[in-house]
Amino acid sequence: MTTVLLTGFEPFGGDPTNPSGDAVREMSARWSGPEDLVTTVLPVTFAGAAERLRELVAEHRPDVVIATGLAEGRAAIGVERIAVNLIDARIPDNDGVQPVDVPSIEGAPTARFATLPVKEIARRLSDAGILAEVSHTAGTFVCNHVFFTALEVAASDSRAGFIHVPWSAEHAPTSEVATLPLADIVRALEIAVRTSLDLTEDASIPTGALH
Ligand code: PCA
Repeated sequence: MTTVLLTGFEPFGGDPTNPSGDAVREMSARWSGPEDLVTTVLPVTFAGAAERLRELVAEHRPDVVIATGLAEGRAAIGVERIAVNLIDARIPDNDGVQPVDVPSIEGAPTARFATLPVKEIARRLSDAGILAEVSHTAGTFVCNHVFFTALEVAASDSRAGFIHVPWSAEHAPTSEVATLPLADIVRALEIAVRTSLDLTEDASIPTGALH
């Protein structure tokens, strides 16, 4: 049986909701297979999130791992290309822990590339009318930590990566931040999962940034 592990995050930084958790719960409710979809909403804690991800990968041995989180201020779905082995937390996590300038995983490489077909996912999202981009930084907070951990622990023949989502229009804390309707965020995750199951090779198209 082919298995997909899809994760979102709980709210953090004083926000009442997190669109990544909302979208993952919605995906779980509407998934009709034929693959197994395992979903979870991770705590926004350096210790708890990475440990839970490790447990889920060990238990389910997923063929595809997609972790998702909120990137406040971004307007587009960000298909992350690179995870860095660095934690530099600008705010405390939900345990009140704020590590600065420490590696995600001691002794691991400086960075790892996503093994999802990131360019193809971004292209298919754009084709579906959803604002999307390949992103070259997932930050240095809990999302990047989970992304880096996923790339460390996922089986070498599986595909793993991270997708940052904007605030949902339904739950944005202010009218100043960029948003997408929650239905579009859910549709984006469906397309990302389906593309990752369909393709082992990425497209060779330019998606790089000039700065
Ligand atoms: N976004 C934060 C952590 C949890 C989330 O949803 C981040 O980008 O690191």
